Amino acid sequence: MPANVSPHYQKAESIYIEAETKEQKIRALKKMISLAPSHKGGENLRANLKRRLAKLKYSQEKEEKRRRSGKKEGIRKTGDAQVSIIGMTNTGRSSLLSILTNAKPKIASYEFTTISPQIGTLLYEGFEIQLIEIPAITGNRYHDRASLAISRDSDAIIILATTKEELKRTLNELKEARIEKKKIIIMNKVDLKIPLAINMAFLSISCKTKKNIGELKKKIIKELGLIRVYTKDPKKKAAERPIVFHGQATVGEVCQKVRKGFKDKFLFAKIWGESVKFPGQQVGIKHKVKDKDIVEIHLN
Ligand SMILES: Nc1nc2c(ncn2[C@@H]2O[C@H](COP(=O)(O)OP(=O)(O)O)[C@@H](O)[C@H]2O)c(=O)[nH]1
Ligand SMILES: [Mg+2]
Repeated sequence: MPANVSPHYQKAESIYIEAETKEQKIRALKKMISLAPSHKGGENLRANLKRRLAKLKYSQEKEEKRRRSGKKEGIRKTGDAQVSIIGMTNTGRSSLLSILTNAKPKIASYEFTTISPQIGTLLYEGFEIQLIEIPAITGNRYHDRASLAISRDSDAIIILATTKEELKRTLNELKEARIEKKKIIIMNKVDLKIPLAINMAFLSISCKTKKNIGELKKKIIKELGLIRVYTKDPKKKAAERPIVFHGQATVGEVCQKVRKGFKDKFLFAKIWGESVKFPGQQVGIKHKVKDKDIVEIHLN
């Protein structure tokens, strides 16, 4: 900063430095330009500020265009649910993704290997879960906001850390980005025996020794609250692939998913499973199904 700027200019500059949004930055820059010294030495400074302002305006317009064109920040969902893996660099996000899914992300021990989201599918007990490895939290707020925005459409977030400090920073960035989702806190690399004094519920795993990976899969499904329903034609075996619902579902909703119009021809359904008192019990259209129920729909 040139030594001969006014205190007003300095104040505008500190607002500029602390500004969090582009709008705030643009406003502060305009003020700085108006307050920059008018003598000869101020010319360079003024030109520099104007260049910065033009750049900011350009990137703001681009963002605005993107918003108007309706492009979402998130990733198109496939399967039954979407879960993002968030954490700092080297916490093992890529390792976890490659253990849980068919994806083969680049794994390396140098920092910031993951520069764009990696996607894989976890197939587990009839469920198909889309997993997204979010680029590492860096501490650079603009970068982190953009990365975390990828998880906006996710149904849950896995927070991966290896130390208390990493966990705290990741949780904090998530809060700053105002992303409120179901959180699954996972501490990786337990094989290294890093002391963990954390007063939150978490699951310890090791991508190296595979410790608790089965538990983790179970936890993901449980947190998502997914239920599977197997439909069945009368006198035939139940379908191999379930229909998956988030939370609750009624027999009517099962009909709707099987085929449009089924609901109108519905007579009754027979159910085998936890939602009924005895196998093959007849139920009506409003009956609530439970996980693993087999549903046989009878139409007129
Ligand atoms: N000891 C140990 N090392 C691990 C474990 N999981 C991952 N790593 C190593 O940690 C480094 C970073 O892993 P990576 O999956 O690339 O982390 P990312 O940056 O979060 O994607 C690699 O050298 C991995 O082999 C683990 O459970 N135990
Ligand atoms: Mg990675």
